[in-house]
Amino acid sequence: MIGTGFMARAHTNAYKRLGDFFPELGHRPVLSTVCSRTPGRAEAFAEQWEYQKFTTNWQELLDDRNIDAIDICAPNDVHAEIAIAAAGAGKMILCEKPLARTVEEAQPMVDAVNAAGVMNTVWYNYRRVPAVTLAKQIIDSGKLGRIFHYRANFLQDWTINPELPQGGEALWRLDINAAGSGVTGDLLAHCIDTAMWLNGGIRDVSAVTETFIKERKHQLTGQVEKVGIDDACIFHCHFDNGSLGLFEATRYARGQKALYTFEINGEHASIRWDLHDQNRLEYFDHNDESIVRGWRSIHVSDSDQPYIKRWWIPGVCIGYEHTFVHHAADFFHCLDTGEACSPTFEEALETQKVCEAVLESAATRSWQKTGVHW
Ligand code: SOE
Repeated sequence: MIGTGFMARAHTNAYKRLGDFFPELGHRPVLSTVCSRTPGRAEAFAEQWEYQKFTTNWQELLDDRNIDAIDICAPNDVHAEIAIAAAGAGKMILCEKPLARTVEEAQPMVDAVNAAGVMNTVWYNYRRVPAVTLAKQIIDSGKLGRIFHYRANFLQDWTINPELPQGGEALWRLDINAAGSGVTGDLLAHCIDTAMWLNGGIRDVSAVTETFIKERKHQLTGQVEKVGIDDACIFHCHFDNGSLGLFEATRYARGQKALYTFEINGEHASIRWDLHDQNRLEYFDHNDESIVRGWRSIHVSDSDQPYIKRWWIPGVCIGYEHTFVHHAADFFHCLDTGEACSPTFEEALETQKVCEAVLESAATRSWQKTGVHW
């Protein structure tokens, strides 16, 4: 494990749950070594989460012949260097999203894992919310028919305070050099990954971005510096299947903490989902008898619905942390079967291409082709 932040906790928790809830998996994770560049952090993390060893030097994990897999939970600016070195050392890689800061950085990561032939995946966890996986099953069954619209939002409010510094521990997401972008890579990347998984490739985009707070003190230099990230981004697009997409992400929607929502409108039926009520999938089917036709609110908690039979009894809920357990379980299942674990680096590169086209479109005030092959 490289990193000791919020995502390192989410992933470690997932590894710890696997043996109990997915007992049939042939492979089991062993929590070998955790790395943080901040002295003391890795030791404390190792003690709390029961890693066998800790270090401040990630190269030690690559040199360790007992380590088979590297989980990258460090800030975006080091993903490429670590992943390329890890692939070169023959390690499997589970990388936190987004894959990298840019397409230019991401492409060699894809080349490296492909050349080394190592298993790889990127933690776009929301695909594995049971209600979202159910949405995928419903769409793939053809129930929606031709799809006309895909609409998604990811709204937060945690950076409104102008006194909030940028950069350094916990706040690297505000630093353009560490993050690569603002809400586009951090939040819209989730929406784009889910959207292309559910509705196919995004062909071209037209975007606007805004940076509301232009300068912030940098935690590492102590100086007031220009803010380089996008605080908000709105884009519209064409999907390869002819449908129209509309996306918005911001960290300035007062009152919204992590309101990830999407709605898909098809010829026969529509679907909508909301992370704040993540166990429900809203479904409207025009083929229902007209006098009872209306939006159904499906409580996705029954044993025949995706992933649910692993957990409790019908009707009681699971939560955010389970999305990571599901992803880890799918990764280990793929390890047993030899299949690729989606989203692979290759798929995450396509999401990166859309993010980059979005930022380019906003900068040039023009439509941009994404070059995505989905
Ligand atoms: C940002 O606040 C953040 O933690 C993202 O980095 C995550 O990817 C998202 O799932 C929740 O919000």
